[in-house]
Order: sequence, then structure tokens, then C-alpha cells
Amino acid sequence: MRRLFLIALALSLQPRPTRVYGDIHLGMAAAAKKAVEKLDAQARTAAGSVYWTQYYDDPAIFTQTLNDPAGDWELPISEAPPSIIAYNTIDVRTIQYGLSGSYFYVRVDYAGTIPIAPIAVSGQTVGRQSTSFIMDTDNNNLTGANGESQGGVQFLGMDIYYGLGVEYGSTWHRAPYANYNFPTNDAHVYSGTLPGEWRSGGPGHTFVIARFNISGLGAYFPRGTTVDVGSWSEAESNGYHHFAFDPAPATTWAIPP
Ligand SMILES: [Ca+2]
Ligand SMILES: [Ca+2]
Repeated sequence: MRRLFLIALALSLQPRPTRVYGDIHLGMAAAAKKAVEKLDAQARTAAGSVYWTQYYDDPAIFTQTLNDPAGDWELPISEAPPSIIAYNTIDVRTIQYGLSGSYFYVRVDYAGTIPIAPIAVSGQTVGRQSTSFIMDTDNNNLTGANGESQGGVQFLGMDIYYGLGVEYGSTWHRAPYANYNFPTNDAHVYSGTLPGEWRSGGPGHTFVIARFNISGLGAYFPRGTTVDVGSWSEAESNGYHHFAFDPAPATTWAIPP
């Protein structure tokens, strides 16, 4: 009962995806529809430019760098177009991370500029993208859930998942978050959620920086332990949940004490 309550709570805390494109103009005359679309575009542009307050973070925080090749998109196993779509904006080049005080920082640099409004690509409208960063914090493949890695290989035993999802200019932006403790090996079922903060980058930039206050995570952020870490990035269109997909190689991180 308590677990069900926690799961329900976690789901209610989970940022709600909203579609700012494709489904809000039904039943309108063409002229009115065009006018609303124009206003929507202006609102999104304004929101995109004001939401991302740019905070300065010392580059020395990012002690770790995970390099990812250019143009290494893959076809995800589900909800994907029939063939790979080359979408620069989620082509990850580097993922940098590190600690400062009680904060865990993640910086992701992409090959392209994150759009400030939904854009047309290969006959689709792309409205959001997300980079996932994951850790097997107990070094046990059998505990936690599974994530993605390169070459269609799964990352086994993920115990904490950091989500850095960006809406392209919506008036409502997702905040970064971390989910942890996946008791049933299902990545969608977890008992803990930690809100994060955007620091800089975002729409109009080629990178994002987020941070998470890990002071209350205990074993889900085991200081002084070497753990497996992994990542993948994806974009969503109006037609495909996994419109484009770029997994990164898994590696290990000796977390400082
Ligand atoms: Ca890449
Ligand atoms: Ca594990």
C-alpha cells in the first residue's frame, strides 16, 4: 500500500509532457488557425528566450568527460521511424559531469543548436529532446532497471536516472529530475524522485547544464565508490516518440569521497 502510494506520488511529481503542436487547433477555420499559430510561435519564442536564466558555473566542476562520436545515431527498438534520421540537435559530442559541494552537475554538448520553437524535420514536427544520464550505484546488474547503451546493448542495473529534457519554446518547460530505486526492474516504476535545476544553455544554445542536490540520496549517490555510468539522447516528433536516438558509450566513474 505504502509502495503504491509512493509510486502514485512519484508519478504525480513526474513532469507532465505537453504537446504544443499538432493537436490544439482542431475545428478552427483556416484563417483563425493561422493567426493562432502565429501567436503561439511568438509566445514560444518569447518563452524560450526568457526561461533559461544563464547562471555561471566554474568549468573546473566538470572533472569527468565522456566523448561521443559525431553522427552516430542509431535506430531505437520501438516507436521509431523506419530508418535513421540524422538530427544534429541530439547528436551528443561530450557529456561532462562532476561535483561541487552537495551538487552533482551534468553538462551535455550537442552538434547542433537546440531550437527555440518546434521545427519541421523530414516531414515531422520535432518539439522536444532529452538526454538521459544513468548510474548503476550498487554495481549490481540485477538490481534496478535497464537503460540504453551503444550498439543496441542494454545498460543493466540502473539505480538512478537523471532526465535532462528540453521543450522547444513551450511556455511550460520541463525541469530536470532524477528518479531512483526501481524495485521491479521497470524503468517507469520508482520510489524516489529528486528535482533538479537548469543552470545554463537550453533553447538557442548547443548545450545544457543541470545540477542536482544529492545530499539526501545516500546509497543512490555512493561517494567514494566506482560505479558504471551511461547515457543516451533522443528527440520526439509528432509522429514518433523516438524520432532520433543517440546512445553514448558506458564508462565508470570513481565518485570522490
Ligand atoms: Ca554522438
Ligand atoms: Ca544496480
